[in-house]
Order: sequence, then C-alpha cells, then structure tokens
Amino acid sequence: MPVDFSGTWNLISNDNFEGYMTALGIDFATRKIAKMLKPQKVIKQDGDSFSIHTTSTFRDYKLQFKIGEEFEEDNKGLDNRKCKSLVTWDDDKLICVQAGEKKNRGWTHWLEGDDLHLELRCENQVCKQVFKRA
Ligand code: YOG
Repeated sequence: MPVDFSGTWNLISNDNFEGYMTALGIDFATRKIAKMLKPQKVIKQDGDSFSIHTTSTFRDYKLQFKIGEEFEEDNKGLDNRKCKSLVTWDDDKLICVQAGEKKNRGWTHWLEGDDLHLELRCENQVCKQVFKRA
C-alpha cells in the first residue's frame, strides 16, 4: 500500500474555493457561507476501500469508494449533479475523475510532510486546500 491517508484532518488553507464553487454553479449566497467554513475530513483507508467524510457546521458530505471501481456519485448537498467517478493511484497520489456535465472535474489528494493536500478541479478552476491532523 502506497500511503495511509487515515485520520482526522482540519482545513488550514483554501485557495480559490470561490472560483471552484463558481465553476460548479453554486449561487452567491451559498458561496458566501461556504467560504467561511473550516471543514474537517475524516478519512478511513482499509486496503483499497476508502471513506472520506467532510464535515462542517453548514453541510456534510460522505464519500465511499474502492480504488479502480467506477461508482455513481450524487454530490448531494454540494452541487447535486450526478457523476460517474473513479479513483485510482498515481504513485502516492489519489486521483478522482468525476465524469459528468462539468468538464475537467475531479480531485487529487496527497501527503506532504505532516499535511494533507487536496486539489479540487472544475472546468478551468483549481482550488487548493491544505489540512493538518486534528
Ligand atoms: O472532497 O469532494 O476529499 O468527497 C466541496 C464543496 C459546502 C457546501 C467539498 C460544504 C464544493 C456549499 C467536498 C463544504 C462546493 C458549496 C463541506 C470536497 C459545493 C457547494 C462539505 C470533496 C473529496 C475529496 C471527497
């Protein structure tokens, strides 16, 4: 197994979340609330099975998947669009492609030092988030 993302992680930086949300079509009022949030991620990694629970005071989002197995993602409480999602390893990076209405949609997770990094992509927008262990 390449790396272990398991743990509880707190957001410490969030670059261009606004651009990412705008690309997803999130309305102004919701974006205003969302960009104030400091979400926490609880990641459970067991072999090829993952659960990533992103929680905040406003909305929660839970994702479960197995590496290499395409699944239907509903993005409930986010933009609510359905995607066909697939997560694979690229060396020690976890890469998700979210195929659907939005072009170039997906995310990448990796570890850097003690930090968890996340790049969120939609169309021509890239949001960069960094988390520290809780
Ligand atoms: O994570 O896909 O770790 O699912 C992205 C929010 C904000 C709701 C959060 C709630 C996109 C209003 C999930 C924030 C903006 C704005 C906390 C990122 C949409 C709606 C849930 C994500 C992956 C990788 C796992």
